[in-house]
Amino acid sequence: MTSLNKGTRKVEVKLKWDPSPLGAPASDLDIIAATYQANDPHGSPAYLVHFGSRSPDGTITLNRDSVNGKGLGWDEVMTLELDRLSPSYARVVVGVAIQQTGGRMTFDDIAHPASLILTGYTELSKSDFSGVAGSTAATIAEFARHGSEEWEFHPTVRGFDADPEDFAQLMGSRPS
Ligand SMILES: [Ca+2]
Repeated sequence: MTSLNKGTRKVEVKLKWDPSPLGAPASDLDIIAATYQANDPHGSPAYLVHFGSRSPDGTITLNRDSVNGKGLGWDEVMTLELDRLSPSYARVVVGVAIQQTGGRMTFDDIAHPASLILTGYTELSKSDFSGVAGSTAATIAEFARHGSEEWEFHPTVRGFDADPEDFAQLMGSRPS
């Protein structure tokens, strides 16, 4: 793995998409972050952050939230202050899930989805989700540290076929 992005402290995750055409079900995408304990980095999430769930210590914040992709600029924005996370957390995975309430919807059904991950003004990664077009959810980033080492960034775009609730539980699992 690259060591270029070691020492990542504060990260911004941005997501945008265009609204569904008139008459079609609204498209609602969500940024979801899951934190994992150092003693179980691929197990169940310690806690989740998304539109309906705040981080207990305020280190991960959803600053902007959209239910339809309307409006200019970024529709959802999340800030992760990794340097403030308790030492008991060793891994954070960030993903994007598509709400499935209006019927099955994959990234292929979403108009111009795009994500951008930044630390300061430095771009860590971006995606147009074309590699996971048939998926209903995808991870877009992983941050990990060992003991007191610095956080390391891994751009791991991995597609899932799950609704947001199931995806949130699965997104940190090891690839089978
Ligand atoms: Ca949303």
